[in-house]
Amino acid sequence: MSLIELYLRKPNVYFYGKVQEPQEAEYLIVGCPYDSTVSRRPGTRFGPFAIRWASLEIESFSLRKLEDFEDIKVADLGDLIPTYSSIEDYLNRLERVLSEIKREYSKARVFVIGGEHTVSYACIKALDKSTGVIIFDAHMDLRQEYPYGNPWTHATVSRRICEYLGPEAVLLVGVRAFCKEEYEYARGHKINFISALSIKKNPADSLKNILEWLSSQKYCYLSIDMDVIDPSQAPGVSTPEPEGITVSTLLDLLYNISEYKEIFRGFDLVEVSPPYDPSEITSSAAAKIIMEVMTYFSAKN
Ligand SMILES: [Mn+2]
Repeated sequence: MSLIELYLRKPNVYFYGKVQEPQEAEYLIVGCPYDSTVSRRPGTRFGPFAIRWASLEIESFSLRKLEDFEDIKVADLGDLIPTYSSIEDYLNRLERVLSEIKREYSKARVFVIGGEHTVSYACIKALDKSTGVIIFDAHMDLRQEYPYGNPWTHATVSRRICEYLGPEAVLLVGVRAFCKEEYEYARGHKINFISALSIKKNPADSLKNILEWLSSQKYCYLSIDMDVIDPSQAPGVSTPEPEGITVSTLLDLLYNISEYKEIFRGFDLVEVSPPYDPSEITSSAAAKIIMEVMTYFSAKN
């Protein structure tokens, strides 16, 4: 039995109702219903289901791209069955399953739906090590440990990614929440970051800096933490943070970034916490963002 058969559980509803064969798909979806290290508002284990559910009622035509998501082949492989033993076991299982998917379906790119942000580490480890990572997030997630004694949590994930790939391989976008330790680590290691305030004050310069950084990358991975968006437009996240960017600003940036779509090797969207999203604002925005990203970054258009 393959790891895919062993550890992936078929979804109850499929993203946008898509049921293409994985051999023919351009994108493969894997859900990670996992939230064991969430410190403030747990519930992201229900994220993949809520986003798939919301997707069923969101239109598929992309206004920026003027293409229909209906024309893109997507196979939803289902959810990774969680281990609640330790986060290391879970990340290890995810990395092994994603590596098998990469071998089995080498033409497709995987879009992981979280779940807590820590899953991004395993997604990146399953890829080529020469991959750069662009992370949209309110938080720097650059702590050494959080809480004290825990190196593997949602608040340390970008630090672990920096240690694995090298700090020059990481670009943080939309950040506005960090402690002194994280700020000093970022400055000391020359980690590229663009704050939410910079984007608000000078969107053109911010985009220029992102595109310049992308032009120096061989490959890239895209991670979207939904808390990069202002809580007024995405309240249902584990750790909401005021002064975020809007959904439209995020989509504008992503659309422009897709100029480099050929170098992108994988994607994730994480941190939607449905128990804090009773009106489905956040899961609806997440479904739309995933649909738009798949349309912008499609090789077909
Ligand atoms: Mn975050």
